[in-house]
Amino acid sequence: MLEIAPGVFHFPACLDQAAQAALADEIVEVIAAAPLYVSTMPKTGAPMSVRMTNCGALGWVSDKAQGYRYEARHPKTGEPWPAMPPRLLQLWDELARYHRPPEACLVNVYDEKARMGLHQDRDEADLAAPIFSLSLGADCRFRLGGTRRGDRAIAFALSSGDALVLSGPARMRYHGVDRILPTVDASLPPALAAFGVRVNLTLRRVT
Ligand code: MD6
Ligand code: FE
Repeated sequence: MLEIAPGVFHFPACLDQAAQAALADEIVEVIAAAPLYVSTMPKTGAPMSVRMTNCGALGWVSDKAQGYRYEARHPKTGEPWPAMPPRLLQLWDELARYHRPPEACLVNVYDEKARMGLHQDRDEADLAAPIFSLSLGADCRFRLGGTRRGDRAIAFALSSGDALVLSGPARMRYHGVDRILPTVDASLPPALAAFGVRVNLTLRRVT
């Protein structure tokens, strides 16, 4: 474990190959129950380059009319989100170390061209809880700024099996994904590779 900055914990390769493959299979099941869809930005309605779905009691959604928020149902199918795989709940307990379980797991799927703009995770009522993310597949260049948008940023790679925690003083730091990096030998299992090259799972406590 590396504390990159106060409250920013990077766990390189916290899942081994077998655990990554098992988790990938579980995410394929999540996508089968809750299909990936394209979210749109508040106000402009511009499509995001990352495709999304969720598991857990609540899901993070965004669209032109209602903006960023949490919903208990898939915006296209109207169905409740599938359950969060127990493996993820266990990782939250071990690594995020918060006394209440996560309620939402956002599944972000990237193709080679996808990126994620600099943002704060600020749609949760409980801002004391850490945010925990796990990456699978291709490496990305992850950008971490400060608590104000213009603050100086650092960048580092997130690889398959890595976990990242933003907590305490880092909870509200801006961050994003600059780009997907060419990656040797980090391909997703075929069932998940049908959807993209990188998957990031972000677990959050909402209420
Ligand atoms: C991504 N991650 O890695 C996007 N947010 O694809 C996030 O937006 C993120 O990794 C909060 C905490 C950890 C993260
Ligand atoms: Fe985020």
